[in-house]
Amino acid sequence: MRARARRLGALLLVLSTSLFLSACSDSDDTMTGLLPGKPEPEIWRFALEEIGGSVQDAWAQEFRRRISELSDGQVVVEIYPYGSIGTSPQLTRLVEDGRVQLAFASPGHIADDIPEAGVFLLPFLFPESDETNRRMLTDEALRELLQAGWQDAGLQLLGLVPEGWMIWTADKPLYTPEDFTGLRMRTMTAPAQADVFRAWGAEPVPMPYAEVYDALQLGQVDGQSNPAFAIAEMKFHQVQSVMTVPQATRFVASVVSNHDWYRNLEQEHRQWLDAARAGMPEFIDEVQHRYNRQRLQQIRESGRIAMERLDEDQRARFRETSLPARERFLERAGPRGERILERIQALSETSTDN
Ligand code: 6CS
Repeated sequence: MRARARRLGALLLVLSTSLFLSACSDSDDTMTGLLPGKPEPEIWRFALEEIGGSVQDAWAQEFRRRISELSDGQVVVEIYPYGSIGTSPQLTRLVEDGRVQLAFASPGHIADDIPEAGVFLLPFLFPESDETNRRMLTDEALRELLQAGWQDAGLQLLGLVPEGWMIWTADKPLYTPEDFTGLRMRTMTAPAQADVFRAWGAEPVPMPYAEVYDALQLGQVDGQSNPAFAIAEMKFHQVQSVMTVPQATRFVASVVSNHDWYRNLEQEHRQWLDAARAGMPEFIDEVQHRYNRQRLQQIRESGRIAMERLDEDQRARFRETSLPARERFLERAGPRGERILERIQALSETSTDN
């Protein structure tokens, strides 16, 4: 009797999750399969860590368009913006469990499970040239090194998505590491980003994205770090008074799927997926530049927040004092992390446009 009740409970959970997921999607393509004469399409659920109108949303919308075109409607991508399913770590769990096929997974959150991902949180490591950085994110050798870590977590790394330089916000300018002393700095949930701010003397406070606005407003944290487009769309500039632009770390997100799901995809479906993601780096780099430029302009025009830029000497001090975080990364990510660092450094050094 109890076993029957448990089975019924499990069935209801699966049904309610499916209904909940369908209700949250921003797509009405699910209706396509109900029209007479059309075979039911295969649905790929795609969960975002950002809201509609964001860089991740632009990537997902374009990917959906490409898949629809390539598969002639046989595969439908349903997009779930941030807030419709869960926090970043919860989205990754849904992909691991196979309930969601695709998701964004930012290193700031996923480095908790995949220490190698912490490399993207290290300041002053990636090239300053946009062109070199774009090449770096599509470098096949680097992708393979990273994939080993993603695979250990049951994930397939499908792409690395640049989202722009991170900007610090607080209620004062942050010119020196000393300015961070005792500052309660919100960080993403993996310890790797906390290592960096701790090295500068801050008190890191890990917290999901959705809670940051309230925490800043209520004074539970003093500052946070994100690209301009995210600061604008999450309205952080309304509850902070100074933005400091250090040009230290770029926000890079990963697009993931369940590893077994990807490997077991029908050959044609995998070809569509691979073809759809192939041209995305150029597409999204143009989008993120445009979004960051436009939103920064809007923030400025709002007149609600001042903006400071660090000069080369100030940046050099931050670089030097951040090096313990690089050591912590190597301790956490081991020999694989070391190879990843070496590859990044080699690619930066061979660049001619830096
Ligand atoms: O700060 C965060 O947690 C989030 N920031 C961005 C720009 N994207 C997703 C991530 O979760």
